[in-house]
Amino acid sequence: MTSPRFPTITYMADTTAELADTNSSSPDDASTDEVVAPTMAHRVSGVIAAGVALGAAELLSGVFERIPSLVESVGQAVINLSPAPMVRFGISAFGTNDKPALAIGIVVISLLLGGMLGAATAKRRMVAPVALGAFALVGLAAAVYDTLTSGGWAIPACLAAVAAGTATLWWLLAAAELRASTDIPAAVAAEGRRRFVLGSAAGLGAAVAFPVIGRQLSNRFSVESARADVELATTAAPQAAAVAVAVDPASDIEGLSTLYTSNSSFYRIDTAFTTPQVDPATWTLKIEGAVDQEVEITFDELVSMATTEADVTLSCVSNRVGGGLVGNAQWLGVPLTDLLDEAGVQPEGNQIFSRSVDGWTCGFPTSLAYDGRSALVAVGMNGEPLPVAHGFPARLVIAGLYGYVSATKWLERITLTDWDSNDGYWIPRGWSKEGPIKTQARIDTASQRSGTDIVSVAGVAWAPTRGISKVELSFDQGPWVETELGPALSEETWRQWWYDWTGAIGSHEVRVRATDGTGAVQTSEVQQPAPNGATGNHEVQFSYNA
Ligand SMILES: Nc1nc2c(c(=O)[nH]1)N[C@H]1C(S)=C(S)[C@@H](COP(=O)(O)O)O[C@H]1N2
Ligand SMILES: [Mo]
Repeated sequence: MTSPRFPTITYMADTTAELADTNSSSPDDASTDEVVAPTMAHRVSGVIAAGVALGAAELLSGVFERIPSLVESVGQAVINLSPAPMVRFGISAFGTNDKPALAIGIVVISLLLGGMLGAATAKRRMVAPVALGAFALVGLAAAVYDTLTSGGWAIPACLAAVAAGTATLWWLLAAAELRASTDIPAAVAAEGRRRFVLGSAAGLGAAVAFPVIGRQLSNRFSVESARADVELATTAAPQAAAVAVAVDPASDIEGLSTLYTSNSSFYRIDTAFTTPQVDPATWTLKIEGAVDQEVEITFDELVSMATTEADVTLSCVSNRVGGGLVGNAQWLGVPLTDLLDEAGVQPEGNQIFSRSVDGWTCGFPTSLAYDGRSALVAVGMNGEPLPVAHGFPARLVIAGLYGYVSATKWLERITLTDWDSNDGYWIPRGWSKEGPIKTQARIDTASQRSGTDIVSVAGVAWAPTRGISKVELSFDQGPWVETELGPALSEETWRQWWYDWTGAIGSHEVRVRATDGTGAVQTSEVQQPAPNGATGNHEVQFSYNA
């Protein structure tokens, strides 16, 4: 991409000069609009140039650790600046895929703008560097705003994007115009066509290869290898417990959630567009605020203290009735109260306010950490160091509280503070200050067992810290019938349940309700996730065909 303007066609120098003339005069002369009326080729050129511009920036961010990805910075800025209802919409529409959806959105919008840029640049060459420069400034502003990157390092990426995008666009437009000219010999038009096709193909190749290579290279900067070196206290792997219940019918009901959710299928919800890569060698956790003495602890110290295991079901407040933003894991960590006692909590420290490395915060009443529930600074999840997406090197796991008030990932600081003087990230964005998990039941499957006349209806139910004592189903608005229950790992985890139904051929519907350990039946009142968790009975349709 070195030739900035026209492909040189030596034997037709005159015509080329003439074309260049037409172009340079066109912006001030409305009557020449027809000559450069936007064509498909102009738009295609712009789309390809935009792709090359984005790709060049991504490539640089892969080569140099400090150069941020502009797409990531813009994505993070979109998340941070979006009004809360929009973020909520993103989570409810895309769930765990909200980040890929946002990244695709940013790229698609950039490419569409590129199409417009191609048309505008065909009329006036300087539009390309000016407009690309303006977009680069948006990227730069986003990078400066991004807490995880140092903004200045985005400048080389911005310059690369502007230069690569402008060069590509000018080159392709020149070829496109030559190709489309009417008053030149056919051979020249053919040459223009050839150049346009080859140039487009090369640009397209670069637009795809640059970011792919960049993303690939940037994997070098991940903390995956540091994570792989972590040696956790050897504990009974969760599989041991799972094996112990393998004799349960639950284990062979197809479609039923496993008792433990594997790390790879555990839902992921957070506001971090890029997973924070925290070097455990330099990371520390601070406990401060209303305490007798501040405590600062290294990762190695934390790991050596982490011998407490707890099976805890974690749920997102955004989970809709029947939704997948819930999972059960075996967590390994240090009881939060051990660390708090070391610091010495003072009476005014009635809120445990925590902060992650990327600035996300949340808080819950200090009394809850002391009421006997599992409350861990966790370093392990299902027998492995915390996956990076789930908070490596350390996170909070507090049984019975939705994640948005309690489960800080990439934990960096715990501040003991007054309940009223600090609000976590989601509180001013329309969510309740307190977030106890509501009793819920989900139907995972309602399907005919092959070769039988039985329809297996099965799922999970949870009411962490209260436990589940009963699950009931109602078929076709009929009376409630009790299901079988799987093992209760603890009162802080979900329980599997299942029921063998037989009945008339045709389509049916089934609703579920759970009763918690205190005897309280889950409410059938329908409530949306905001402001403090969805309620209502999950209901599905199924058909039985004999
Ligand atoms: N740093 C950080 N921690 C966070 C969040 C976040 O946005 N940033 N989201 C919370 C929310 S809303 C939930 S539901 C849980 C989800 O934890 P998981 O992604 O491990 O399932 O993390 C919590 N911890
Ligand atoms: Mo959440």
